[in-house]
Amino acid sequence: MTESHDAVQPFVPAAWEPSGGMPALRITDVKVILTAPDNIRLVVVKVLTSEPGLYGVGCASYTTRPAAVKSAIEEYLRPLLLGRDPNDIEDIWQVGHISGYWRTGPILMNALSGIDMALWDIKGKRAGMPVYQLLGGKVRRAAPVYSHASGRDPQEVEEQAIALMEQGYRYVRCQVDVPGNATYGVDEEEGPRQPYPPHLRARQGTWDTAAYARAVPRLFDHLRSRLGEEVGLLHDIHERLPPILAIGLAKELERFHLFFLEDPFAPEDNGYFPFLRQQTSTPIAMGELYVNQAEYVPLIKDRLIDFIRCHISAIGGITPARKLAAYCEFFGVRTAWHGPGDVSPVGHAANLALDLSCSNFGIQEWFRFGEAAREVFPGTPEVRDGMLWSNERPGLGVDIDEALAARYPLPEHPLNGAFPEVRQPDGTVIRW
Ligand code: GCO
Ligand code: MG
Repeated sequence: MTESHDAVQPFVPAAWEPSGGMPALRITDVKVILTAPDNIRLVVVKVLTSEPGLYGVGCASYTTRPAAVKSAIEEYLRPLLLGRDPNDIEDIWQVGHISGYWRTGPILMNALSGIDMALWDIKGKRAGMPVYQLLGGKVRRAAPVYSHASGRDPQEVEEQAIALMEQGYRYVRCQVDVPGNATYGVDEEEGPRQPYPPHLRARQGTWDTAAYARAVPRLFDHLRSRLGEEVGLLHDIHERLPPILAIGLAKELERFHLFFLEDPFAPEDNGYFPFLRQQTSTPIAMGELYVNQAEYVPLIKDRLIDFIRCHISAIGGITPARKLAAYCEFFGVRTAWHGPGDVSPVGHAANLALDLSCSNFGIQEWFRFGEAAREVFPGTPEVRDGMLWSNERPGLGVDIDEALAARYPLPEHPLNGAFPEVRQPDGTVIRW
């Protein structure tokens, strides 16, 4: 008689001999915590183990679809993980990745990341070492960061940039408003926010691509004349231009020597990168929207970008990110991991672990968290002298205070946190 499908026992490596003489360890629970201390929706995962008090935390923040990530973890990954050995980070990642048959996508990758980072955190705590040590150790003291300056006109951007430079920042991302338009990046306040995220209040509206393409060279002309050549200036196009206008803008900006120009194209327009490369030496950063290796591997292999900027949780966590960083090293591509407010402090700590241990590190984007976020996440890394420093605690070094986190539930929102549309004057919807 053949066994029924249900009777077949899965091969669970829980049966493997514990390695290195360490006592056997099992995953006993997986919890998902949704919190918004700075009024930005964050998803954090806690993996508990059979050793009392030993757990790990990971970032799974897909800020526009947090409930979907929570469900993917609780309903699909949790049952897969219970009873496994949390030491088996690589194996667990592979199992989680293929268990749905259809792979990647931001929901699954963020869900996997929450688990993956938590397992690295556990391994670090167990070893008594910060995660950067597990990744090969420090190749630099701290990670130089950039922060955001924006304003209604070039003068205001200049003022914000100067304020940051006075605090020690040596790299500043600069975005200027295009009057009358739903401009990306100018209404971003750092730290605690209004109950309604600013993008819901301010970014609803229309978008004039040509006016934007004219405003940006004017901004950098102004900034270079006032700030000099030494400060590193960056700009994010945020997929807001038709590809040929993005190429034109990258050429025009060449004379202002940007540290990098970000997301000139949408991922769907990857095919434009060879043309961009032939036209200009403006350094190009790309990748916060990528979720699948098929999207980024060709750009790296053909040396079409200078900085890889993936959102580490959206590609599945530290395990795939360290492979990506190593692959980039072979092609002279540097890392610039995505670090906005919708990456939790746990995710920022994961960024930092890679920043400190990868020789091809380029720069780190840093969000200046408010007091509430820093209280909910004790151990949040700190910027000093324009650089992000590890707190040197074992694991990722960041914890979550669950009782405090519960005091900051996800804010009520008519679209449940989704972004409202931006349209061209004729009504055509465009990328956000
Ligand atoms: C950046 C980004 C972000 C994104 C945000 C979307 O480079 O920092 O473009 O600000 O817009 O993460 O939720
Ligand atoms: Mg960006």
